[in-house]
Amino acid sequence: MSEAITSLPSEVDQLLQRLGVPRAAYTGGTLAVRSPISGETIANLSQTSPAEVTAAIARAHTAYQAWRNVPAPRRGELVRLLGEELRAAKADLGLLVTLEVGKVPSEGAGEVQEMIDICDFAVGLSRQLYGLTIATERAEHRMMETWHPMGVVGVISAFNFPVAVWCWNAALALVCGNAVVWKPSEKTPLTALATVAIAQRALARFGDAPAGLLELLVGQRDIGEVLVDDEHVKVLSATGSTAMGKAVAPRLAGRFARAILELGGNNAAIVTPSADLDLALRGIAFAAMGTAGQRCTTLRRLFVHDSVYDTLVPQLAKVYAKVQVGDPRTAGTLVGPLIDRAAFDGMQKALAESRAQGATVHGGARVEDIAGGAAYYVRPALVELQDHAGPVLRETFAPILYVVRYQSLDQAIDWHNAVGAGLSSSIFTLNMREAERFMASNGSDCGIANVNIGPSGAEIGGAFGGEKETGGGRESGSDSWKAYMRRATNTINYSTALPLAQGVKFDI
Ligand code: UN1
Repeated sequence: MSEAITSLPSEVDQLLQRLGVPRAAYTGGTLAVRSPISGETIANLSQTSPAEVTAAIARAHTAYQAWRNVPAPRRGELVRLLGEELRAAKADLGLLVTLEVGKVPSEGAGEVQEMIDICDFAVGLSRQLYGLTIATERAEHRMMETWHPMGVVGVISAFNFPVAVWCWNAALALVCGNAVVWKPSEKTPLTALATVAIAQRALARFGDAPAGLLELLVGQRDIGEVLVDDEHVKVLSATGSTAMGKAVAPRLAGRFARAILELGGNNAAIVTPSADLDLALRGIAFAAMGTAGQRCTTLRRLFVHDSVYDTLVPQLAKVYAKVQVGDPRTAGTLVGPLIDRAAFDGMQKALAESRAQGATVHGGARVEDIAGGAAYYVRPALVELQDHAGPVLRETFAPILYVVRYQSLDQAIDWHNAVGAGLSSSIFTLNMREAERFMASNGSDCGIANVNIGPSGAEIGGAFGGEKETGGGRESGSDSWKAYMRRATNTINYSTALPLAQGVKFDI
């Protein structure tokens, strides 16, 4: 009995049909989407015109004006239903992430799990949008703070987490009473179409949500710019390169809109003399090679103490030499393809620069026999440097791990903090003093600082984001919800007198 072989485009078509996306949304349009698995074109989407973008934002603004009056726990009910629909669609959406981005299946499914987790978090939050009650200096007065929705929240997301990052923003923005307009990466609009179809099922079950609460824009940078400049967009959450953030931030500042920026990372880990090297090896391998080095939290720089370098680094080189690179759907594959040719070129350029400065490069070559010339598979690269200089100082969005030998923790922390980005970081140590030093104010300067865990793969419960050129925004857990609301301080006088603050007299 022969098994029918399904081509990638028809597998994508079947998935999109099962997920409830109308075929007209992804056929016959001008935006070609290629799967990085084979390089084949898997869909052609219609693009949203700038005029349609403005109309979508106007609809979202009208929706917000109604949604802000719905009690927050009721708004949470919509997000609860979204979580339910995502649970039902997890396998299909996870597989679509694999086909559109090239992630291995457990990472595709993990991304959808991250969406479900943030929905659960946001549902709880919908009953916990707490403001403080504050002691006043005046008799028979009360002072408190109230949190209100902001308006339209724009979300610009990147190809590498094509759906989870939208959900971090949307789940919080919705319970906080906002409408959401989403511009996904032009490289990954199919997973966005599928997510919107899933959300529409939640909206239908919810019943009376205003039209325009969740809008999707499909296209390139020009429509992202319309979103950035529209006065109804009060919060813009943008994930992508530092260059994109530098272009977006002044435009938002110019009209006093709020920015949540999650930009580049050049994340590092320090391995100290006391580290559990076995655990460090596994932590480093996932953080540096997982998602083919295409997470903003990917481990890119490794500082290894002189006393353990010659034990750890050769072991790491062995892991790099044997890790399975290939079609992510093949059992055993841990490293899938790069997203496109530009990613491959960027990687080769950084490796050439490293070689020119005398580095020892393990791996890094293209693996052409996996899918022929149109897909970009590479062996992950381990680059031993003599100095913390050259391409190690910038983020290259590919699986390159630079390794540098260090002598003192002060030196390692100096190097650690000597780059533009400040997203995520780790130390592998069993020494309490070293761990605490790393997390202290004179330690890691990143938004995330871990101990005995690599820098990637954060849970949704913590605030996610980083400092310096990473943009300073925080998304996801903890009190990140505050970025999607405005705070009003209310002082109430229930006396018959009118005492003025600071003892000021104004008797008329
Ligand atoms: C990103 O790469 O843009 O911590 C987000 C992580 C994931 C999110 C990454 N939870 O690696």
